[in-house]
Amino acid sequence: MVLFHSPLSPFVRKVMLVLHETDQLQRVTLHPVNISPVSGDPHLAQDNPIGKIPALRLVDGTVLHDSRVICEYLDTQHVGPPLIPREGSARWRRLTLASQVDAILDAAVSSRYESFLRPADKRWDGWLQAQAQKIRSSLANLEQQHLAEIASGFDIVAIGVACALGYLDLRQPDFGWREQQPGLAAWYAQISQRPSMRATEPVA
Ligand code: GSF
Repeated sequence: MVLFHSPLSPFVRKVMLVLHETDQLQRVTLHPVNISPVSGDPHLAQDNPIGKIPALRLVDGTVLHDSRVICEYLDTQHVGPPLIPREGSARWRRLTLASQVDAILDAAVSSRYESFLRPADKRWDGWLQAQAQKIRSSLANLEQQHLAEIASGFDIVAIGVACALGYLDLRQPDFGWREQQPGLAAWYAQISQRPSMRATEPVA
C-alpha cells in the first residue's frame, strides 16, 4: 500500500500510529508530499480529488481517504484487539469522541493556515480566537469527562488526542494546555514514551 505522507501532518500521524500499534508498518510505502490548500501535489490530486493527506492507495489501486476511513480500514486488517469498537453503543460513543478530537485537529490546522499561509494583511484575529476557543473547550471536556476512558487504552480516541496535543506543541508551543489540563498532561508524558509515539514525533 502507498500512503501519501507528511511528517508534520497530525492526520497523517494518526494513520502512522495505527500502523505502528497494529504492526502493519511494513505493509506501507510512504509517498512524501509537501502540500497546502494553495499548493497541491499532482500525483496526490490524481488519487484524491480533494487534494488532502493522508490518502492510502491499496494494492488493487483503490484509494482510501480521509484519516478516519483509513484508520478504520487498517483496524480491520490486523488480528489484535480492535482500536475501534466493531458494534454497539460503545462504537458510536468512541467514534463521536474521535470526531471531537479530529475537530481539535481541524481547528489547529486551520489556525496554522490562517497565521502562517494567509498574507499578513489578510489575517483575521477573530478567526484565530474562535479556533482557539474550540480547542480549549474540547480539551476541557476531555479532561473533565473522558480522562479515564482516554487512559484506559491506546485506542483510536487516545491516538487522536496524542496527535492533537503533539500538534499543539509543534505549532502553538505557548498554547498552555498542560496548565489547563494537568490530567491529560500526566497521561501525555507517559504515552509519549511509546515506541510508536517516538517514531512518529513531528520535528519541524
Ligand atoms: C483532514 C486532512 C487534512 O486537513 C482527514 O484526513 O481526516 N479530514 C481530513 N490534511 C491537511 C494536511 S495536515 O494534516 O496538516 C491537508 O491535506 N491540507 C491541504 C489542504 O488542501 O487542505
